[in-house]
Amino acid sequence: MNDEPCPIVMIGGGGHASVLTDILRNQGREVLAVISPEDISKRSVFDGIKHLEKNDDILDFDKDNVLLVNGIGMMPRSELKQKITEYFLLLGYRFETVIAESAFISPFSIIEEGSQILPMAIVQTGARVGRHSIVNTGALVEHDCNIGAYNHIAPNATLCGHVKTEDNVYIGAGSTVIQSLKIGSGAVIGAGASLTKHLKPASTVYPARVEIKVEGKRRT
Ligand code: JB3
Repeated sequence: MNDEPCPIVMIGGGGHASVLTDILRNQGREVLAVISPEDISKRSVFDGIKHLEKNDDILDFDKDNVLLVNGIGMMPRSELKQKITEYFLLLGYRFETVIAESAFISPFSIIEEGSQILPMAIVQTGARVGRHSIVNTGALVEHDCNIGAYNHIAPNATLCGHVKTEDNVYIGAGSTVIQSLKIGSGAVIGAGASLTKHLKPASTVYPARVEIKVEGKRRT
């Protein structure tokens, strides 16, 4: 029985994919190929890794002998990541869950398949991160949070205890969600915002803007 971890095929070759590839190479994982329609040669993290351009190139790999990592990031209301994930799932491929060495994951938390926990992120006891979600660099998911599928908790965002999100929620960089709030599917919290009330599905919260009045001129 070969206990070598399955080699990886990376989907996407941009910023998010390069961060994930860095994590995987640092963990000694073999990345067999990057599948991306765009050129990847400018990113040295991909040096030595085969570049394929079409999603169907995945068929060169036996679905029982590789794991995929979806390196396409998640921007507010973009369905690309989910569409591409489901395309490969339908072909019978499975996704690896990626957890950076420097992330703190409570042994009493649940990280579902395909999720990605990036460096210095924290997932506390009793929390659940739903499938194919990203907890980005330095983000904090406090105790008993329940995060849906295809969420993006952007860098340095803070979710206090017992926060519940539905699917496809985007929580912007440096934002804060206070304890026990519920966030509906497709909602977006802008970078730096502080959420103090439940958020309905598909709604957006922007950070309060500070207006600075300089004699005669207004700057925001
Ligand atoms: O905010 C942070 C820390 N990271 C952001 C991340 C979460 O999302 C980052 O700043 C970007 O905003 C975004 O990262 P991403 O997705 O890497 O963005 P970009 O650098 O534009 O790379 C998108 C990659 O997806 C490119 O390599 C595209 O070629 C690839 N791509 C787009 N459509 C695709 C497809 N690749 C495949 N295989 N199939 C597609 O259909």
